[in-house]
Amino acid sequence: MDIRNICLLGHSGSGKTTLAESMLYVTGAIDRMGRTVDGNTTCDYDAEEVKRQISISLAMAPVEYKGCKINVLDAPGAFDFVGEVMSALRAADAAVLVCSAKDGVSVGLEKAWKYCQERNLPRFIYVSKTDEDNADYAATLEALRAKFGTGIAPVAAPAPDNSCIVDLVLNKAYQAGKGGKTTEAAVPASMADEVESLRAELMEAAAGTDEELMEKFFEEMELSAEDTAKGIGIGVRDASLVPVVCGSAITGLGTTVLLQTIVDLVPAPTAMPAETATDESGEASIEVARDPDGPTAAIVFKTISDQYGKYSLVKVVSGKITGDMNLYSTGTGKAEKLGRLYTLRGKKAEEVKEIACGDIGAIAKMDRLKTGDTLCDPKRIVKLAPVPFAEPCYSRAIAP
Ligand SMILES: Nc1nc2c(ncn2[C@@H]2O[C@H](COP(=O)(O)OP(=O)(O)O)[C@@H](O)[C@H]2O)c(=O)[nH]1
Ligand SMILES: [Mg+2]
Repeated sequence: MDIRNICLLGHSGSGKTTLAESMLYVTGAIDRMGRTVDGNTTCDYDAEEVKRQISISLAMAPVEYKGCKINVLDAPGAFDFVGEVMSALRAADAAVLVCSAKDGVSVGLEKAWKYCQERNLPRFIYVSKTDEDNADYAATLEALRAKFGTGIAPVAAPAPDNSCIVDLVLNKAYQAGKGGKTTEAAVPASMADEVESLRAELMEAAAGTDEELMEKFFEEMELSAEDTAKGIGIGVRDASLVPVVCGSAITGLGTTVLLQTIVDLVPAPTAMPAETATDESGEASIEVARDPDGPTAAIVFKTISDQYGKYSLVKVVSGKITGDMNLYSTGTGKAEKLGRLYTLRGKKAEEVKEIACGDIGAIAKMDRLKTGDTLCDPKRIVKLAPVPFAEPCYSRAIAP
């Protein structure tokens, strides 16, 4: 199955956990939307998270949309838990930065942007809470451009009365329907001018990523939906364009547009450039190609140990992991017998037979495995780049 790995980043309270819940709901993975205030969301399941109504640790929420498995990693926004963000970034192939339409650009968003920028990570912005009374999409876009430059490329726009969301690439509007499903609708006449000018800007931005597209654009002064998507895709991969989608996680309006954008524009993990690893001594560098048939190499990007069990979360960079394998661990310097394999959805663990190349999964009860260790084929020992340490949130000098 096709795979996409994304992480949700942004200021605390911007709506990441609710967005993950909405993605689960509209794809049918859950049949009821939880709310962070009620402490019943999929991703904020820990007792402390329920009590404080904020996310504390990284949670996984895989969803399936149009035959593609999207691994959603919900990272906490509060700065105290930035280590969780580092784990999420290690496993994700793209980030969705969540920015509230009523609060605009926040410190948490700027930090998330900086982390992506440092890694040249493909990224999107999801402007959340468009249903709120004082939400202002145009002002949010302006603030995003002022802060992050001209690569900001809106691919969706909400109707001022929240009746629908317009997909600017396809020039189609979507209304929220039953059970979080969306139905197609006509673009409201009141939005015609706004949509036309946003589309013209988008086509130009898309054309700017590729010479052939630029020629087409100059000849015809417009691009087809297909060519626009192609141009945006090129811009996303080299992180020169940052598509902006929007919506309300509470009504579900915009969630399918976001899912479609992820499927269309986030690179598949197997299409990402090879990872640069080292040999065991850390001296010679080794290219690890994202080869499903290659020798196994996986990075442990997070360790969970709670009342639900001990799980080592891994991302498979090359080859695959099956339960009967003995994989070499760079942490212990030995081959380790693997525990059972799982997919996690919040606190729910579902046993699986294998974790495919590019996919994210969990291995249970690996007592000697630590975050940052590489699990690999004993015949090709490599050390993948570990999870980096975050800068301290606070530091103080003490005189001797
Ligand atoms: N009106 C409205 N409220 C939202 C929306 N998304 C999230 N919220 C609320 O914003 C608050 C913070 O949401 P949460 O998902 O926990 O934010 P996180 O810290 O980014 O994970 C909660 O009270 C949510 O109910 C939305 O689309 N519309
Ligand atoms: Mg949260």
